[in-house]
Parts: sequence; structure tokens; C-alpha cells
Amino acid sequence: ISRADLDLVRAFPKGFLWGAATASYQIEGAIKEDGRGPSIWDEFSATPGKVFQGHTGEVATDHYHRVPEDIVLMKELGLSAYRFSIAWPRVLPQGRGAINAAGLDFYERLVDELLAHGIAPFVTLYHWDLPLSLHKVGGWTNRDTAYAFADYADIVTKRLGDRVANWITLNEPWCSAYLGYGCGIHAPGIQDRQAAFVAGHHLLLAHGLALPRMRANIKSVAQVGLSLNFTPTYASDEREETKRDTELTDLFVNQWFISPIAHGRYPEGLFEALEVTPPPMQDGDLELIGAPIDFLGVNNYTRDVIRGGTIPARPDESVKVGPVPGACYTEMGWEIHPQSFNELLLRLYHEYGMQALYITENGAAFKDTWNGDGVVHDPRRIAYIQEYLQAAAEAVEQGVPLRGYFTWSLLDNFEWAEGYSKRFGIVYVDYQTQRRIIKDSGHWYKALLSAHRDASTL
Ligand code: PNW
Repeated sequence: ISRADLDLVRAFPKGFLWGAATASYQIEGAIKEDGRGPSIWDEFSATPGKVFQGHTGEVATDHYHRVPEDIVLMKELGLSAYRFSIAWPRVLPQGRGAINAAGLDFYERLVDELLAHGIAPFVTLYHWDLPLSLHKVGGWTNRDTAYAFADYADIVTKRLGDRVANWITLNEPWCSAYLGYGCGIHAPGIQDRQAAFVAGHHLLLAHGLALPRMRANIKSVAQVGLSLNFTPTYASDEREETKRDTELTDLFVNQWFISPIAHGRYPEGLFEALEVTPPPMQDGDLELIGAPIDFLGVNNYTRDVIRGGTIPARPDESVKVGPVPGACYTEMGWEIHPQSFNELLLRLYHEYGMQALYITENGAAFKDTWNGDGVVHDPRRIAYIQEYLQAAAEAVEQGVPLRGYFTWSLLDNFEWAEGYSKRFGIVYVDYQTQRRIIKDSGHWYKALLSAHRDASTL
């Protein structure tokens, strides 16, 4: 690694956690094994036209059968932490009721093996694989699903709360609510803006109901939080309409979920801007939702540049400018803009008062190829992570309480509606053979982590 990388790692405090992240449906495969029940993603990906070339998570990276090998890989990379998610339908095949012992056993073995290798597990309870039986009775639009989630969270933390310290209730509820129920590009594929806000409220409620029950089961040092996705919004010009549309987009994309979590209330003007009625709420919901969390997980990849229209558009239809002259984009079409990442971290600390932050996802998709020689050159991913870490380091120097960084992702995997066409891993997966090949970015990340360890022991 370079001189600049050495300066970079020195900005991160001793004890800073370095990790990589994955999610159950994206890597596990084995969807019918050991009593796992079906999830909404099984059904969605089996529906023609929903996922790129009909790809599904049926095999994925076969992680379910390759846990020991994948942990050796993490050890090789020198990770101090690993973020993964538990598949709700493995634990409760019907979403509620009968517990599937084999499901809990699988995650207990995974956790024990991580701990035996000195890797801290960060466990996400819900990364989008809702049990199909719960969907059949309304899924997240049904308030009962929030109670079912709290029971599931209770079951899992009763089993693993004695050894897992760090817990994430939900991953990106904005995506579950809006992509799943609003525009329908994700499971369960519903297109109903009103339903998205009902689902969003029940997701937040699920988090709020689960928090105290999880804390009661977890040993005292436990840290419970949730991961939200943020896409900072910027105005493309000085026009009044642009200013207005940029603020409205921010309200919709960024404030919808952080405001109830941080302040116990929905942001002003949200429902009016989206032309929906407020979701049905009960007394006490917002208190539960706004209860203090131990940390906020921040998922960030890009920013949006907005150009205002003369007719006020709803913020889910605002005009995004692109390509920005001189800007670089990843294979997802997402602009690489580390400065917005720095500003986001400052905002979460100063405006939302978050006292502990983890970057729970950050990374980039590029067209990686392997020609059979065990080497994958991905210089653009190295540059991306380097630049984003530089922006994070500046935030740390500016006083932001950042505790760790997880790159998305450990492995190339099932990228939701994009199937296997987008590769985010620092480790390449050859899907024909399931062989794993550490990309140049993985080797670079390893060197960076090791330099940080050396700097911290001085
Ligand atoms: C996140 N958007 O998804 C997820 O948490 C990961 O599972 C996923 O693989 C990763 O980011 C990369 O996409 C997102 O449209 C999907 O704004 C879509 C959006 C944001 C995040």
C-alpha cells in the first residue's frame, strides 16, 4: 500500500472495526434445505420478468454449504468483524409459530466459528427475506407482521444473545417499503405508494417493538441498532424549483426513516409531498420507534443531483441529472462522490445527534473478470473504497463518532433485481465452480487493515 494509505489508516482510532457485509438471500442458496420455509424473494425471483434473466437465490454463492471455507477467507483478509443476516424463514418457516431447530443451529455454528477465529459477528435480523406465509396475510402492510418480527427477534436473541454483542434489527427499511410496496422493483413487487407508507410504519414499529425484547436477552455490553440507506441530494442549479425538489427528495429518500428513529416523529410535509394519507398509527408507536439506539448503521453508495421541474413533481418522480460532467459512475449507474459521504456523516452526527455510527455498507459494482489465473484486477474498486475511506477519515477528524466500516460485499452475490450481473465483492465468485478468488481490492483491503493494526499497536 502507498504512503497515502498509511496516512489514511492513522486517522482511524484504535479498536476501529474493519469488516465486510453480506445478506442471507444474496449468498446462502440452499433455499429448500433443513426446513427453511419460502420467502418473498423465492417467489419474486421465480416470477418471469422481475429479476435480470430470471436469476434466483436458489444456489447463490452456496455459502450455506461453505461456511468454514468462507470464514477462512475472512481470516485471510484479516477482517475484525463480519456483518451477515439471519434468514427469518430458516428460523420460523411460517414466519411465526413452530421454530425450526436446524435453522437456529446453522447460525449458532456460524457465530461460534466466527468467534473462534476472532471475528466479531454483526447480525442483521431482517435483510428483506420475509417469510412467504406472512406475505400471504398482508406482509408489512399488516400490523401483525411487526409483532411477529418482535417474537422472531426474541427467539434469535434468546439463543445467540449470550455471545453476539452487535445487532441490527432491520436493513434499509426504506428499500423494503418503497422498492417492495411503492414502485415494486423488489419483492413482494407491489406498486402502491399508500401501501409503502403503511409498510414503512410497520417496519419502524417492528424495530421499536423488538428493541426492548432484544436488550432483555443480550448480555450487558450489547449494542442494538439498525441500518438505514442514505442518498444525499444536491441541487444542480440555483433555481427555486430546483431547491424545492431537492429538499423534497431529501425528505422522501433520507428523512422518512431517520426522523422517526432519531426524533420520534415523521418529518413535516412527508405525506403531503408524496400525496398519501398518514399511515394508521396507534398511541405509543412513535415513542417505541424513537427509543434510543446504541448505534446507527449507515449504508451509502452514491448521491443524487436534482433538477427542479416547473410543475411540482412528487419527490419519487423528481428529475435526476446525469451524467454529471466529469463525474465517474459504477456499473449500477451510481455516481462516485466521496464528498457527499463526508457531509452525510457530519449531518447524522450534528443534525440527528447520532452518538455512534458504523458504516454498515459501502462499496461499488464493476465489471470484474477472471481469466482462470487466480487474479482479478479491479483498480476502480480500490480507488472507490480508498476515496470513501478518505472522506470517512475526514469526518472522524471533524469529530464524528465513527466506530467501524463494512465494505459491501465480502463476495460477489445475488444483487436483487440485477441478479448476478452486478459484482460488488472484494472476493470474486466463479459461479460455475463456486471458486472464490480474492480480487486486487481484497488484497489491498487486507494490507490496509494490517497497516491499521500496526499503527494501533505503536
Ligand atoms: C443495498 N436504491 O441495496 C442492500 O442493503 C444490499 O443488499 C445491496 O446488495 C446493496 O445495497 C447494493 O445495491 C440497495 O435503489 C438497493 O437506492 C437499492 C438502493 C439502495 C440500496
